[in-house]
Amino acid sequence: MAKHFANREEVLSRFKDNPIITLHDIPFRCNTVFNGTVIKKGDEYFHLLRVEEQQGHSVFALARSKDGLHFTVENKPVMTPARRGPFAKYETRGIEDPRITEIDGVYYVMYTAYSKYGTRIALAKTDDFHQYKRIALVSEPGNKDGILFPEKINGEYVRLDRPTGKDVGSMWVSYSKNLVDWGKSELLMTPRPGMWDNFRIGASVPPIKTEYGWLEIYHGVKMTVAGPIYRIGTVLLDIKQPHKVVARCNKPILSPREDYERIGDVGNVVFACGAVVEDTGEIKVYYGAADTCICVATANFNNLIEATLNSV
Ligand code: BMA
Repeated sequence: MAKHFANREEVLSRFKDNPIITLHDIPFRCNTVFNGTVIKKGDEYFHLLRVEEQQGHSVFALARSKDGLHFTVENKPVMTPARRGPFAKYETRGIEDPRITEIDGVYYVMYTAYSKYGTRIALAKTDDFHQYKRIALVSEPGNKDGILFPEKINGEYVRLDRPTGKDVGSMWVSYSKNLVDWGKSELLMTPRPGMWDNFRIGASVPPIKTEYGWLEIYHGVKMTVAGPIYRIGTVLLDIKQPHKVVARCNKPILSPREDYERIGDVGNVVFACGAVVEDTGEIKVYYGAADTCICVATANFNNLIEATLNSV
């Protein structure tokens, strides 16, 4: 039996039956499943999964659950790379890392379109989590981790994204009047030299509104001689001016420690793409582990905010 290294000081606690979704839960042939985004609608959880097929390209599949912990995956993918139309040439290497945001009753999916030209942010929408209507490619190549805020701010849609600048991967905020044309881009935050997020950072989970600001759960990468380590952290953004940081955690809320996070196609990765705040005050954070399976970890939501506001 593997030894457990969970750190008592980490804010998130792992579900005891992690991982909750693996290759063995996928009813069709694939390589791995990871980085899924979750929406709770009524008493049901809809989990849009990134499934990497054996040739190496990713598609999206749907899993459903009544308790947010035990999921059943549907028989075939619900969204696959476009074969014709304007998206086709930008999705030849797959579609990756979906994030669903509900705005005024519509479910929008921002995802990464991947091709030989690089990664672009793409936008689609769905009513039922089965049919997806592509809206637009909303960035040029070299961008990913696009995530919509759940409401307009000062009359405009807002998104987080991660353009790859010169040797840097920082988080930015952009604005749009129609979800298609984006601009007024502002640098939000950068990697911090010497810290756990020294190499690259990117948005992970759709921002959650709180009285202290927008809580954003993001990923931070530390580069080491043995390769990158992906961890999960938090930041609070100003409610009216979301390109302004109110407070940023100094310590990650989850780091790869368990075998299923350390060992896999890409080891040392915990990478969140979705979260649900329950009426009980608990937050469930869904994350891909080692690019090989999906896990969940929980915290008291107020403790997560507290840990962000008073991070030492
Ligand atoms: C990031 C994304 C994620 C992946 C992570 C670790 O850049 O591509 O999909 O989980 O790297 O490999």
